[in-house]
Amino acid sequence: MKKFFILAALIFATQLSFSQNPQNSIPFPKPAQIAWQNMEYYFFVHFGPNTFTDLEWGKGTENAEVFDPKQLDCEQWCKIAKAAGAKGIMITAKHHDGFCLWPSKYSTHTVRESGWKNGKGDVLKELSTACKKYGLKFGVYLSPWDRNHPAYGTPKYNDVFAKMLKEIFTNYGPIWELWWDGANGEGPKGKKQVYDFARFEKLVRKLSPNTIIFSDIGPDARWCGNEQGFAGKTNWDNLDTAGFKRGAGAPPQDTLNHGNKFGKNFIPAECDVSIRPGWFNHKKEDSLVKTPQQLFEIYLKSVGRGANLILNVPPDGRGLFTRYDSASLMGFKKLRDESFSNDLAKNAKEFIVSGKKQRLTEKLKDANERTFETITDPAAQSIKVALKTPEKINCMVLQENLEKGQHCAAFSLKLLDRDQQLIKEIAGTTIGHKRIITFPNTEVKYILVSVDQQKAPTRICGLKIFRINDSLVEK
Ligand code: FUL
Repeated sequence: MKKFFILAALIFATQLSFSQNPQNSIPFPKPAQIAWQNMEYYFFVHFGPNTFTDLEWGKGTENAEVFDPKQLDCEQWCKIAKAAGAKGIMITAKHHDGFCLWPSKYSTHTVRESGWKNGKGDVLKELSTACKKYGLKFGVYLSPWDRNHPAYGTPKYNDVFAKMLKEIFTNYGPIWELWWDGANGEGPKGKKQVYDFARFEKLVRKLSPNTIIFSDIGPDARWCGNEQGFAGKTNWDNLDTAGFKRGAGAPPQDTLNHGNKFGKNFIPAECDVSIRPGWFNHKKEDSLVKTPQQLFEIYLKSVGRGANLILNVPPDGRGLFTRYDSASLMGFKKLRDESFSNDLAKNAKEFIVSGKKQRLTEKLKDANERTFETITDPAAQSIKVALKTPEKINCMVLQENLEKGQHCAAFSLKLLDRDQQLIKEIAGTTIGHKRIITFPNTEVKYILVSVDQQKAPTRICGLKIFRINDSLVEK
């Protein structure tokens, strides 16, 4: 009996310490999510009948014959994506109009019914093959909302959707990310589909366990709450999803934008935005392609706030990216290269981590491998960088190792002169996968980075210092 009490007391004590230790309840990523966060930036491709009818939301009643991209060349898309530094391409296999870019057995509104290549064409096949050739990841957007399929609005449509998923994952994989759009424009008298997302998710997990499933609420990546490509300045990779649905039942956009600090799931944000005003190509928008500077600002507000950036580049009716989009993408790449090629921390004299000098070892010399995981004292976390000579700087890049979850809730940068006097202090909140902080140009000799609030010990795994073009500093 005595033994029993001791055992019961022990179990109780263990449970107590578990529930009280916040680190045990901090959600952390699975390896596929870490790999996904490392991709940072990739393309979205909106392509289909809308490209030919000049619409954004096709009605589903379009004649399949309108789809006829006579010069389609997915290798051209891949070459441009590669040169732009993008890591993958996600295509609208089926947008809301229901038209399938592959000859699906479960629809009669597909490339097979179009005039393109006498009905023998298959965009998914061409793009997945080209992506493999160019070392790019291949992703698929499959709109749940379908304005064409006769079964839409009935339980049978769930079978159709599941069969389409199976067809795609079996014939065109590997698929790194699957996109479920929350948009549904059905009016009050329109058909209402009760989607069996639990079934779809189970199926995808079975067919391809490492595919990242994106939707408003994940399960693996979430919408950032707007279509401008801006993540919240405070951006938690955590989200509470209980009681929420995709689409109309999703969490408030502000919540999606910032995440939930104590959210129970690890669901990082992805920022979607188009290089043009519309998602599909419209000739009249050729002059409205975002400039390299605008894209750089988006980059700072997405990747620079710990989210991923999915940038839409819509091919035209020939089936090609236009020279306007391509020129802007190359300009954007050049701005990133120029901004982030000369890491001034690389030549630093020394790093002082939580009061202790850390010599620049071979490992620390490699900008990509620099790690500061030796920080063990959670109460006094700081890294002081002593530059060899004073430098003018206006940008810092911090990275947090997220394997055990996202921990940093507040940090500060103190810019100090040669006498270690404070010139400027910059406060921030979350770091996450990557945090790019820009500020007016300041001449400094020392930079002190400190973690001021955290859910558990923060592991800073990247620290870089740059002088970027003054015009690119976040306004
Ligand atoms: C929205 C859709 O309605 C747009 O057409 C586009 O596909 C965008 C990425 O998502 O919700």
